[in-house]
Amino acid sequence: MNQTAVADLAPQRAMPAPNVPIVNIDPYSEEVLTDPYGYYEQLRDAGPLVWLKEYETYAVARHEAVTRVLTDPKTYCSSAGVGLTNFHTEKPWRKPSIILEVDPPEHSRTRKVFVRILSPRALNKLRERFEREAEAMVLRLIEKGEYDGVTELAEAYPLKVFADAVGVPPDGRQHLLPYGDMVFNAFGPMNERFKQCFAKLGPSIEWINMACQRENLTKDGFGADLYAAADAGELTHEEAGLLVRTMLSAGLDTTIYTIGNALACFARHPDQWKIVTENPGLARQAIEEVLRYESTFHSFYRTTTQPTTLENVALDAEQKILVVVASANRDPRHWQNADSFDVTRKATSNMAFGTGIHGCAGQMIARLEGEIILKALATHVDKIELLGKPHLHFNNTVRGYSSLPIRVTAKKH
Ligand code: OVV
Repeated sequence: MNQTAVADLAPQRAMPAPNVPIVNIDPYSEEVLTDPYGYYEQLRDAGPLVWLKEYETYAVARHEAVTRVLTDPKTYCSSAGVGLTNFHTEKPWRKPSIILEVDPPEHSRTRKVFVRILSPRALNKLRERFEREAEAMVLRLIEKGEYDGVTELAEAYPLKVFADAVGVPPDGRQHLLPYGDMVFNAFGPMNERFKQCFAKLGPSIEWINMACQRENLTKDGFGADLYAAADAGELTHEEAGLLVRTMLSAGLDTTIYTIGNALACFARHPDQWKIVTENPGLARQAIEEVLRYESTFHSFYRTTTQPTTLENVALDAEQKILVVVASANRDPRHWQNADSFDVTRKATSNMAFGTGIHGCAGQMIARLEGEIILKALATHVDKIELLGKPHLHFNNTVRGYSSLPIRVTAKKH
């Protein structure tokens, strides 16, 4: 092999554009994950587009720049993966998602079916069942008084109602949690956290693959709806199974951490909880503010499809850009009193669900679960108190707690 051929094969070191601010922050370190918001402020203040030295990648952390990248999928694509791994040059840990890690026109076809199955009409049919389950769970926990807000409520509720709605078997649902943890770690670097999570996965991957098969799904869930769309010729049957996998990948950790984050927010801000208990109808707006203030999803990537200019910086093709949605949600350029938790605020332009053609396809059912749990709590619970230090669960992409010791006191009716 001659010299030139060797040089061609060597991994290319990515170089920052000459005029881009270089930032030395590791968004995946425990230090940042413990309390990210000060670091996000540094990212935003360094410039609208920055270079992350540690990962040799660009990043956007302001609301405006995040919006710009997410609303231009032709220039900033998803088909190279929405993690740090570039699928054009590196092998993904699993078969890519056919809705998340794909661009139009392929994306449009799968997304259309997915969105129809999760339409407001379909969700209306679930509301009563979701409310009954929330009411029963909350009343049981009030009876108990002191409990772990994560395992006994935040995990228990989606593992029951969402998994039922998809139609997966009741036995073995605990496999959904390590699997989801893996999915969200895999959007970050292949760090120790990723490796340890992967090593601990065990039989969870097989359980998920089993649960995605038609014969293992109930006849009346979203899973069955996806296979019916395949019968109708809108998808192949293999694609239907992969879209069930999407529901199981994206639908648990996200809502679980959001419910846990809501409990933590309200335990720490009793004045805000008082506002919601006095008017449980505010639950929907309040969950939106929880999502803005403590975004569950923190960041993902896009990849440039061609040379382009972003925020006056010339970018090459195939550049990864970290899109820090959790930082956009705290950007004082967009929000008044960005760092205060205020349930009276209209937080609907928050980026917790992303935006554009890849904006969260499950956001309506996520909001429904959050709203219903919060409303049940606000109807029956006077006070939420922390009994000890909450434990964060560290993940490369999503933020939430692994345990949250709390005491709830019933309202005096
Ligand atoms: C939005 C999201 C998160 C995780 C997994 C997937 C999607 C998927 O499509 O598998």
